[in-house]
Amino acid sequence: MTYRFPDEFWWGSASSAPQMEGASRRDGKSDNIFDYWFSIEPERFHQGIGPAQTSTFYDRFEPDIALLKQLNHNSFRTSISWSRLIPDGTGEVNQQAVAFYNSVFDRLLAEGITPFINLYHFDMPMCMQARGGWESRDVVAAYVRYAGLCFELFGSRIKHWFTFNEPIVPVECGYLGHFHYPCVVDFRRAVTVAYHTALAHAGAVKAFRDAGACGEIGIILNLSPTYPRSDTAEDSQAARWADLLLNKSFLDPALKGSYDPELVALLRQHDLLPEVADGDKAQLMAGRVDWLGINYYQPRRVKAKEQACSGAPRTPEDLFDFYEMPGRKMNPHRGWEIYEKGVYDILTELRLGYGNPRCYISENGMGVEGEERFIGPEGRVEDDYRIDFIRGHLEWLHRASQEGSACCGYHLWTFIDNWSWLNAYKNRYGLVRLDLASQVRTIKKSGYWFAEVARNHGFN
Ligand code: BGP
Repeated sequence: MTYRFPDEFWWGSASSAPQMEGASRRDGKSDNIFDYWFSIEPERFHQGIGPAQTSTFYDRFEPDIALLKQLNHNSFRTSISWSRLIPDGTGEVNQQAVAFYNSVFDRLLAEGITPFINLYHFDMPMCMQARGGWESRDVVAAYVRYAGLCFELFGSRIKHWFTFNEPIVPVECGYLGHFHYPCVVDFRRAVTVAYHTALAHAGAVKAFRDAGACGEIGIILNLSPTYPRSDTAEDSQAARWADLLLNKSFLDPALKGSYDPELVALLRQHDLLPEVADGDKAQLMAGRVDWLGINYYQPRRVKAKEQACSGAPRTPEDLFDFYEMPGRKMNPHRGWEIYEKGVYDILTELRLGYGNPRCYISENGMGVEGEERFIGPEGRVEDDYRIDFIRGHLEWLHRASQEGSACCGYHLWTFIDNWSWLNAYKNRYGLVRLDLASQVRTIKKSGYWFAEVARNHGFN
């Protein structure tokens, strides 16, 4: 069977400023929350490797963009670092940062690679976190100013923008899961953080349109379909709550400009609603996107709680449980499920339930622990497992497109193995292997394979 995609289909990969730039304390950049956190609790990070140890894109972007070209990318996503561009969060623009980003964008464009630019990838400037982070409305205003400056400074080069990457992650990991800084566990504060992030997103979209900027603006959401364990009313309700809290809480404002009434009722029932100010409703409505990025890694399997939670829920997981479905296909090199059809289910839901918005798969990928085990005699990683992974997802994407989905591209996570939050280099995702000590890059087997798929706009 031949899987052929349109000629204008976007092929590429994604990364982010905090995960690949390095130079985390150079040329005027201030700390983001991860830089700061590493400075006080390095033992939290896998092998004590912090955000300064990257593939040093800041210094090596020219050869790296040549590599992107060799991989036949027609597009590449990265982010701008707020703490590099405006070191004190609200004040002067750092001209060294402007020069750096302009050089990167010029280089990408010169190579025929369209830059997709995201404004925020978990990397709150520490000075803004100290002022309350997303719990503060002042930080929302500061973010909207930062976004407006980016449109002004880089709008002549960048036509494909995103406000946030996976905005639910800082909520889940930072305010519910004790996993990211500031390591708070508080459902009410988490809801406020999510609400303010949605307002910040909407404010940036409005600023983009008010400025008459040309191009398109969207948001990148990690959509994980929630499948109930059974079709009992209890399991179905549990899966519905998980979906509302973890997917729809950002999807609905982004596409419909408002929240699902069932989500509002659930939060009201538990006295979790955030403070709403005059004008918020209109702002959310103005934040509807032109297009959507979808990050998909694995689904969530959900079941009802054995015992319903009596008092107020402390976290969403007081309302439902995740469970390990027997027989599910697992990534043997990392404990995540592989369920390729999830891509099709997401795209079908968007087509049937949300008016088929223009979208693309902005992240999908396979993390592998101990990937050096797969280095073959030629010195490259023989990652057939990654080729199978990508192919499986592309087959389902193709099917969704045949049925009418408006999905217009596929980006793999990631380009070169990159630093990843607490896991550092534990799970490798790249099309290109990074030797951290020597900084040598070696294209993996999947990189050569993906380059051919991108060149041919498909595969057999
Ligand atoms: C996504 C993030 C990426 C990246 C990826 C892999 O959620 O957008 O930044 O980290 O997940 O996750 P991990 O590195 O934790 O395996």
